[in-house]
Amino acid sequence: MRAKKVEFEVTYVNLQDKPDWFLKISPHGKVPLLKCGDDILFESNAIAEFLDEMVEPKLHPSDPIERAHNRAWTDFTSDFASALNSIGYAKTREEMLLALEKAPKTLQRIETALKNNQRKNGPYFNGEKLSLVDAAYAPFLQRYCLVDKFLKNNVLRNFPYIKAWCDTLLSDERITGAVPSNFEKEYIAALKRRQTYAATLF
Ligand SMILES: N[C@@H](CCC(=O)N[C@@H](CS)C(=O)NCC(=O)O)C(=O)O
Repeated sequence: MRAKKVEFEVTYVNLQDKPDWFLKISPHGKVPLLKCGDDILFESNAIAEFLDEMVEPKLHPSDPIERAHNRAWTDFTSDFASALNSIGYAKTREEMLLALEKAPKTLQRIETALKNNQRKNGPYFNGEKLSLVDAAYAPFLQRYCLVDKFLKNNVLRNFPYIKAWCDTLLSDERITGAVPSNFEKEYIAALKRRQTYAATLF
C-alpha cells in the first residue's frame, strides 16, 4: 500500500491476547487481514494480489510467464522464512547450530534465482522495480538481520546476491515503513518471551 500510495490505517493486534473483534473476523485467527469496505481479506499473498489488481502502479509483471515465476518464488517464501526463523528462534545454541547447518540448502535456491535474474540488473528481484516477491521476502530478512545483531552468525556472507538484495530492501522506506517505530524493541521483547537462545546474548 505504501508502494501504491494508498491511504490506509493500521490496527496492531496482540497475538498473545487476541481481541474478540479480531477473532470474529479472522478466518484462521492470524494477521494480516485487510478490511476493505465491508469485506475482510486474509492471507498475505491474496491481499497483495488483490491490491495489485486494484491499484496502480502494478508490482506484478505484466508478462504471464514472469508472473507465474514470481508467484512460484513467492510461494517459496515459507521455506526461506522457516530456514531463517529456525536460526533466530532456536531455543538453545545446539538447536541454532543445527539450523545453521540446514539453512544453506534453502538459501542457495533463492541465491541461484537472484543470480539467474542478473540480466535484469537488480537491485530488486525483477530488476529496477519493487515487486510482490520483494515484499514477500523482506519481513523475514528484516527480522533475521535484527536477531543476527546478537547471534552474529552472518549467514548471508556466503550469499552475496541475497545480501545485496537484503541491503536494498532494508534501505527502502516502502519496506521499512511497514513496521512501527518501536519495532526493534518489540521484536527483542518477543525473542525474550519465546525463550530463544538469542535472548540469552542481549
Ligand atoms: N500464510 C499466512 C500466515 C500468517 C501468519 O502466520 N501470521 C502470524 C503472524 S506473522 C500470526 O498471526 N500468528 C498468530 C497465530 O498463529 O496464532 C499469511 O501469509 O498471511
